[in-house]
Amino acid sequence: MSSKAVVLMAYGSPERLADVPAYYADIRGGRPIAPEHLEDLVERYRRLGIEESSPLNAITERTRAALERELGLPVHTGMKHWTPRIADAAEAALAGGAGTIVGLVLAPHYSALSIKGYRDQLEAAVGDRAELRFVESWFEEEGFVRLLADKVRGTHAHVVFTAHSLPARILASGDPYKEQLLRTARLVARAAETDDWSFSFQSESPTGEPWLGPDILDHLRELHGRGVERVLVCPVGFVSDHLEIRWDIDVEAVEAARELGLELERIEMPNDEPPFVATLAAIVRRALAVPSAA
Ligand code: FEC
Repeated sequence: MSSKAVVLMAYGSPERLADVPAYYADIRGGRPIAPEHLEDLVERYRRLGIEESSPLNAITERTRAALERELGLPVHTGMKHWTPRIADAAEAALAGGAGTIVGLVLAPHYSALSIKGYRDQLEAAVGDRAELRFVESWFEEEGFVRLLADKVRGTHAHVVFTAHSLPARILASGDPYKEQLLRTARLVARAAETDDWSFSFQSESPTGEPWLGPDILDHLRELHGRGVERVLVCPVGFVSDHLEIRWDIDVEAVEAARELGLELERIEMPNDEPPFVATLAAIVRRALAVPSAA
């Protein structure tokens, strides 16, 4: 029987402030970057205190190590936009003798503009050197829904589920992203026994085209106008503390709420919590239980 390994993939974060220009260039994939957008990004990282090390990368490493212990299989991390790259993780898995590799992204919802990019990088790196079992999405995963519901249950606040926005053109191509997000939100709300909730997008990027909305900042104004006084933000499209949580929610959305006189809290992110690691392990075990296509 061939040996098995996991390539655990994340967006990636610049390791230090000096890496931000190269990191942003990687995200843009060669398309031009307006100097003011780069300055703004450097400033956001600076204000989060990311001078010499990145909290996102440290969290991903803790999650990797915990998953490896839980599964008893080698788990290698690969970043979409920084190092170690997804190709580095694939090489490490192959060097360890893996004949079957499970590819799992630390983002639950599929879009051609997000998960497909991870898949393309991993497929190109592995080629025909091992069997690849890529997990496309896990937005209905029981353990994931349960752990989010546990963080929301009992709140007296209006729950706002959020996820990263994407260019609105994805809808015309039948991309499942938005439907999958709403499905997760509905499942979590049902399990938490609340019907006082809504959904908004966050973290839109200045690319000059329309993005999916409503954006959380507009949505907070709208909720305030409806008489809502307390909001609990539950990001469902992210699983760890990073720029989009620590800046877009904890700074921008918190400031907007304060100006409106709205009370705003957010759930703790799953990061490397044991129930989350157990959920990831369940997804990997299921992927490995599927008989080989060969
Ligand atoms: O903490 C960190 O250092 C990294 C945080 C981070 C995460 C993340 C997740 C997602 N993104 C998704 C889509 C896009 C699209 C563009 C885009 C741009 C950025 C920029 C930064 C950034 N993203 Fe991101 N994303 C994170 C960080 N993202 C920084 C560039 C500056 C800015 O816009 O603020 C637009 C690309 C373009 O310009 O063409 C599209 C999606 C996710 C959630 C799924 C995943 O995690 O892969 C979707 C974390």
